[in-house]
Amino acid sequence: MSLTAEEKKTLVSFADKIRMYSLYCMARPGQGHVGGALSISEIVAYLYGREMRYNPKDPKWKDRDILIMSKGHAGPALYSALAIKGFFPESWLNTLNKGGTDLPSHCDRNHTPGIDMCTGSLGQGLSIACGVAIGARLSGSEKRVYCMIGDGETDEGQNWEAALFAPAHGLDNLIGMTDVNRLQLDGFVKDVLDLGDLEAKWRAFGWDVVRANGHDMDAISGAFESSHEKNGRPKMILFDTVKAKGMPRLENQGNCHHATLTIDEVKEIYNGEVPAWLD
Ligand SMILES: Cc1ncc(C[n+]2csc(CCOP(=O)(O)OP(=O)(O)O)c2C)c(N)n1
Repeated sequence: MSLTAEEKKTLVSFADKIRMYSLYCMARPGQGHVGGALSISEIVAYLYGREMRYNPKDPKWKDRDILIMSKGHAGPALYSALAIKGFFPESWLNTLNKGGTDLPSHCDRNHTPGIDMCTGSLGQGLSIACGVAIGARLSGSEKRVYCMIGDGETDEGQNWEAALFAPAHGLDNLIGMTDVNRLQLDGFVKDVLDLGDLEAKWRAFGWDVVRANGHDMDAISGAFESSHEKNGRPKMILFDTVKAKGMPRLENQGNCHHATLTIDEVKEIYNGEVPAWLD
């Protein structure tokens, strides 16, 4: 079902808040993985605003949907959404990547309520997602398993083993998402190791593939709606995004993967508005 104007407004404002919180929580220590966190704000907002089943008061609820953030350096976007949804106090966002924190720069299931997998070593998430999806099916659970990978990460060979495995096992409870922001750590993916026609490749492996603008709520909604079909095939949504979206000096720049940034700079973007949790 398409989004009502009211639903869309709520989701867009959730995404804006995630982006703002992400920027402030990275500005607090003065640096962070800005690019890959900002490119997924709308997608994460949709996941936690409409798509996934979860309970912030019971993060390990057995029937919850699972999200594996394989591009684990995007932690700040996910932490912001989880804090807003009440998995932990928003004040934790002041502690990103500090000694002793429960919000390390890369996602860690042993520290953060709502995080389901330790990620950061790229290339592994989709294989883990296959295992979780098979496990869910074996236990008769209706849960869905979501896995977000980067386009640069897609250069990792292990993804292609998972690509082969999931259709062979009919994992239609597995929804892969690729953040196609075209940049990786030190340049454009096409210059580092070109992926060619990504859509054709996933399709050739036996996945249902849709492509959507990852900053447009209606497009995101349509892509997820189409991914619910129980037809024996895993789904891959290729989201076209802009790396570092919302931070003008870094947007779509080769140096935006990990960057320094200041509170004052972020304040300027938001005309002086700061979140209540910032200390
Ligand atoms: C196995 C492994 N190799 C290298 C790295 C270093 N690394 C961290 S992020 C990154 C680039 C990721 O690019 P992409 O997947 O496109 O993510 P995004 O652009 O969304 O940040 C690399 C190479 C890593 N974390 N893990």
